[in-house]
Amino acid sequence: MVRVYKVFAITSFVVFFILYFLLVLVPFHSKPRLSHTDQVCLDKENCGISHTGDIVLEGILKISSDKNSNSLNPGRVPKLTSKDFQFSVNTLRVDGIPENIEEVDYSNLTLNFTRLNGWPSAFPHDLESYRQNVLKTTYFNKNTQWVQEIAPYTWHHRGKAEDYYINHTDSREKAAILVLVRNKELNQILHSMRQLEDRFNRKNRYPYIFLNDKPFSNKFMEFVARATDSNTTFSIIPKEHWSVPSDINMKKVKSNFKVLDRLDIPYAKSMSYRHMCRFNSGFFYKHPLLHSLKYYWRLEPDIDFYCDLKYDPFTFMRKNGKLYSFVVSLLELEMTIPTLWEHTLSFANATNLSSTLFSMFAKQTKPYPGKFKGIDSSRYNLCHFWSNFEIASLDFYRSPEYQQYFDYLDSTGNFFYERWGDAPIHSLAVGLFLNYNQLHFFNDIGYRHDTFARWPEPKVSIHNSCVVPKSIKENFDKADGSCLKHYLSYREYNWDRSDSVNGLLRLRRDRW
Ligand SMILES: Nc1nc2c(ncn2[C@@H]2O[C@H](COP(=O)(O)OP(=O)(O)OP(=O)(O)O)[C@@H](O)[C@H]2O)c(=O)[nH]1
Ligand SMILES: *[C@@H]1O[C@H](CO)[C@@H](O)[C@H](O)[C@H]1NC(C)=O
Ligand SMILES: *[C@@H]1O[C@H](CO)[C@@H](O)[C@H](O)[C@H]1NC(C)=O
Ligand SMILES: *[C@@H]1O[C@H](CO)[C@@H](O)[C@H](O)[C@H]1NC(C)=O
Ligand SMILES: *[C@@H]1O[C@H](CO)[C@@H](O)[C@H](O)[C@H]1NC(C)=O
Ligand SMILES: *[C@@H]1O[C@H](CO)[C@@H](O)[C@H](O)[C@H]1NC(C)=O
Ligand SMILES: *[C@@H]1O[C@H](CO)[C@@H](O)[C@H](O)[C@H]1NC(C)=O
Repeated sequence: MVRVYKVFAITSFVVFFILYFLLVLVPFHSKPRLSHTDQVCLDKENCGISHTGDIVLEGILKISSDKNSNSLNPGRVPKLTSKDFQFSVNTLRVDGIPENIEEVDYSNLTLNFTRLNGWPSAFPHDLESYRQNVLKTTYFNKNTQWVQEIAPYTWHHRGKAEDYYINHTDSREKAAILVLVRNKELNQILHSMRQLEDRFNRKNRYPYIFLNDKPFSNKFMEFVARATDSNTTFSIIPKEHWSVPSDINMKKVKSNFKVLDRLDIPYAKSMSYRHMCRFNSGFFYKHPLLHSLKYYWRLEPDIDFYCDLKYDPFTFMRKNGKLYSFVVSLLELEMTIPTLWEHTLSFANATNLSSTLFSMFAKQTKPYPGKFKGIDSSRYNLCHFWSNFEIASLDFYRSPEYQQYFDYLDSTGNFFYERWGDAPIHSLAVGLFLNYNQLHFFNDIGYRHDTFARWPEPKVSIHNSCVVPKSIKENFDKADGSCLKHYLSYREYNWDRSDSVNGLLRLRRDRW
């Protein structure tokens, strides 16, 4: 018995030591300083830190008091070194994140966060009951209700770059950098902001808007506001825009989760991912903070920009009548959208739609650049613009056509029953409602999200100051999975109702 214990104790010790060495010592000894391209993981889901049972390796950001003070040079991400990070083996919990809305305590904010001009600014102590009351009250105007609902959780930080405009004309467009993000993605979003500030926004000073389905933590807001000289505004999403509609059959939703899970589809069983996709499809442009804006630039955590952008892309969009733009175009996972094409054709038929761009998304039966006889209107070619980067017009989404398309799609319940992404929906809407000239490919933006990276060749260029890390081997533009060639060689075809009807009939016939 004693021997068994001994062996067990020694084995456990050795295993523990090896794990400790691999997970804790190695990363920090080989990377003593964090540069802006390094990433520190605070997020057990998204950084692939392995965990067993409910034990995860959790990073706790410990910022020494001098780094956390107001004297910190604003507009700079605090220079963090490995000493600022203390890692410990802990149970599943991420530091500083309010689990419930009731836990929010704003009394410890150190930066000068303010309420927004013209918004409610005094609230009862119990924010959650205040919110519930607002939700129960009938308002004549939805926007008023949303403002009342989210105001207690909305904070604004005036960036010091605004001083410049006191004595200079402000030629900025009505535009903002729009970020949907979670508290636990603090490091990843600081990474993205550092890149965007360096490559573009340090000169252009566009404000940031941060949205979340839960209130932002003090820590999140403090760090993020210090990472830019621009204005930053933090808010939550109105409940109505992040909820399961009452006619959704949750039993069916759950049983479909299992089907996708068996097929190994990412986020097969994630409800929050579905909320996110639905929000990005049909609600973000209704958020009260975007009310007076014309354009947005969508920014996601953990992306890279490789090149300087030496002009204002919002001005470019306005002057050239562009309404939607992209940098990466790729193929969607078919199993996440089994009926999206059919529903889109039904919509196109029902609204007697004609379009010169929609055939870009139909399956090709002959390769480009051939004659356009070769489209199969019954099938989606799965090409879409990757929506984690987008610069686009908000009025495009606010148009009655787009709203009607979204409402129709939403009425099918397939944001939940299937796993429709916002990217194919934005793209198909572009195809339905825009023409080729209103769409733009930002070739001069070098960009990475996940493992997909693309840039204007060469990898290092003086012309627009590109630097692509040596470790990135493949320019995705040239990969088989990229739809860029397809976009560049597109030939207009006048899609009309007969194409929608033929597509539908063939699709239904093929199914039997
Ligand atoms: N506030 C909040 N943001 C979310 C939630 N889920 C996703 N997001 C944000 O939505 C964006 C995309 O979510 P991810 O989970 O990173 O999805 P992804 O793996 O990039 O998805 P693909 O682009 O499809 O590969 C990121 O900006 C996330 O921060 C959520 O539940 N709450
Ligand atoms: C805020 O500060 C007070 C007093 O300094 C402290 O007791 C409290 O725990 C702090 N709250 C949070 C959420 O950090
Ligand atoms: C905080 O900001 C508001 C609005 O920008 C300003 O009026 C106020 O003077 C600031 N307070 C401090 C202490 O800086
Ligand atoms: C920045 O915020 C201030 C208020 O703090 C506001 O007056 C100004 O218009 C904002 N600038 C932009 C570009 O949103
Ligand atoms: C703006 O100009 C006025 C008058 O010339 C000057 O007094 C003030 O200091 C200037 N403000 C800034 C922020 O430069
Ligand atoms: C197309 O729409 C018309 C009118 O709404 C409808 O009668 C017809 O059945 C639709 N065609 C198909 C193939 O669904
Ligand atoms: C459908 O649209 C076409 C072209 O826009 C038009 O000529 C036709 O009359 C419309 N048909 C119906 C039934 O509205």
